[in-house]
Amino acid sequence: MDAEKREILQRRISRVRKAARKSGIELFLVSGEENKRYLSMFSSTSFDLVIGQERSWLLTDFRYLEAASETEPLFEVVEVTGEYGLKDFLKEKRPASLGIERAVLTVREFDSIRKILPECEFIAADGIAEKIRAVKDTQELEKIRHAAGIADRAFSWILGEIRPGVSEKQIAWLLERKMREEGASALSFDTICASGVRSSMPHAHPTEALIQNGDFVTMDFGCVFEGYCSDMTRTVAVGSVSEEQREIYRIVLEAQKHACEKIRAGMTGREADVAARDIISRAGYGKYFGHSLGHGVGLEIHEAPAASPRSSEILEKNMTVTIEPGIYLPKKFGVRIEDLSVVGDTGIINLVNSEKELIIL
Ligand SMILES: [Mn+2]
Repeated sequence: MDAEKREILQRRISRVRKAARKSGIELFLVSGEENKRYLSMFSSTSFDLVIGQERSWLLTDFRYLEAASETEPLFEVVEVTGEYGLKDFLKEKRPASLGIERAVLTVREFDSIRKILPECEFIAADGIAEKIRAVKDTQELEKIRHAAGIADRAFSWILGEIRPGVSEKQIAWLLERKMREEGASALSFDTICASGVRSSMPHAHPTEALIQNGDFVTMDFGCVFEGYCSDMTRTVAVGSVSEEQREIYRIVLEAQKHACEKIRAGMTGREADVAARDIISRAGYGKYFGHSLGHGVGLEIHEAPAASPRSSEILEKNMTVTIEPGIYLPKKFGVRIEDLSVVGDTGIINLVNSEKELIIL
């Protein structure tokens, strides 16, 4: 592991230690896949991380020992065998308190740990790693920017493929293929492509429905690059648009742009949400914007912070947040426009560069 990576990991681990100390956690059993990856830069289908105040351990089996040794000396690598596993390790360490991630640790795993540590106090460690992960470092932002760039290129390419007679599924597949060709290792989630009346369903799965003249087509998609996700949405029209379609698009775009101008570090997630929601509500469509404005994006497609009407989280510099207002008119059509941004002290940096004025193909 090079010095730069080690320094990044050291910083992350010491932040976790500080938070664990505050919560009275002696050993922190990290269970969340993305949390484990974030704290060790190691990934395999089977390993455990245990973080203590002085020492930390990475437990894995023979298949991954060599790769895991990269994490030394930050982690002491412990070999798991048929006879020796996580429970034996914890039994040896006998912590007075163990931090657990309740959202991920299964009831079965918890039961078996509780049995071997009858004196141990179990402390909820939910959110410790997630909170640290919310603020991105330069390397992470570069990966997210790259993933967003791939999606941008796929969008400008797909515009040439959208025409009457092409199915939603076909569009979704072409977007996926293009992103993979451009270097994505995976999709960050199943691509959404909804045309015509189906665009009124915010998260419609693509069907065999064929695109027709007069349709809005909403595409919500993103990819993974070096472990980091991107997320964007555009709604385009095919052939022609009605006055109502044009008006709804105009309102969503105004709300989206306004939020892009307003969002900055120090705001709450609620204030960010309101920046867009006010414009949609004042236009009389508040009840047709039934989801929150946005969410953080990183190792996971949905992570902290939440930009929602109920979020008191403070947006901090170098957090990412999506800005994705929408209006959905049941049985008619829907519009959503989504950018992915990095929060700064005086405003955002938009990682999505695709056109967002109404495109009529
Ligand atoms: Mn999103």
